[in-house]
Amino acid sequence: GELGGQDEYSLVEALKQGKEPCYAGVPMSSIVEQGYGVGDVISLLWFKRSLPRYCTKFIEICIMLCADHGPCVSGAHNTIVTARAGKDLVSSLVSGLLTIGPRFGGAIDDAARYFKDAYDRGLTPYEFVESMKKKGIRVPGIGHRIKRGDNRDKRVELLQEFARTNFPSVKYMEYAVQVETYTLTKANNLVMNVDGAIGSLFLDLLAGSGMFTKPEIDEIVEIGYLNGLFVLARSIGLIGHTFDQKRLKQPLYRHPWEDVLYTK
Ligand code: Q5B
Repeated sequence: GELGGQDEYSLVEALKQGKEPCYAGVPMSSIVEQGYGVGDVISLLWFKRSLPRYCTKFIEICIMLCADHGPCVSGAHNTIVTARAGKDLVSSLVSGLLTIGPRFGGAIDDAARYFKDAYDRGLTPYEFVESMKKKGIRVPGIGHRIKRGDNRDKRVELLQEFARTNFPSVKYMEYAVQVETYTLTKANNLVMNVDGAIGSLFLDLLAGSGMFTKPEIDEIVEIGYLNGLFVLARSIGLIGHTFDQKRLKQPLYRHPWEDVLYTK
């Protein structure tokens, strides 16, 4: 149909005929009775297939670890300001979501694209990082405002630990670690961030699970599915920040004068 693909069509047909709705062919009763989680639902609706448990568990860990990172990050700040301006839940949520992009939370797809290209072409971390520098492009998935070589991001460590224990191969992630080792020689804040960890590990999930063909992997990376994980996850936190402001009856936000830089 004009609005959807095969699965949407079968879902609509099932609903029209009063039958049980399915996600990618899996009936809702199976989803509930067989103990599927949100990672399974994401697999069915985004990737149109059931994935092994370690993959769906990994998706769930990504969602849980990216759900919030405090009130000071870009997205939460926008949401808080909007909620305090008296706006509704949806306005506050989307105001925060709109900050997700190449610098904040939305570097996962580009991290996957660049790490995949560099690894598949056999570039050494030095060649990769220096070629990015020559092009004037920051390495996506590297760098953080507060995390440092001596103050690593626990989320990154947890994702790596899970994958090292459960994935058949973590070659892309290990490549990203080598890239980080090199960037850390340049500056102490050039650590692998959560976007880089998810981007490289999702490449390992796609390549190592045996559930995707090579053209399918290329298509997923090219289209850019992975920022969706951060958008989905952070919506949980942003909704929480909206409720916090409403519950605490916070007044209209006004930024302190002393932070403003006046220039001619
Ligand atoms: N430099 C993240 O920058 C940040 C470099 C680099 C080469 C790099 C920056 C960056 C790539 C995008 C990315 C995801 C903007 C971040 C996230 C979720 C979050 C957020 C939270 C959450 C930080 C100082 C010097 C300059 C730069 C150079 C910096 N990054 N060179 N490759 N990647 N990364 N984003 O600290 O010679 O002085 O000109 O764009 O992966 O968003 O918690 O807040 O959960 O909410 O502002 O974790 O790294 O550093 O801009 O002052 O740069 O380092 O060229 O060199 P900063 P800057 P120079 S995770």
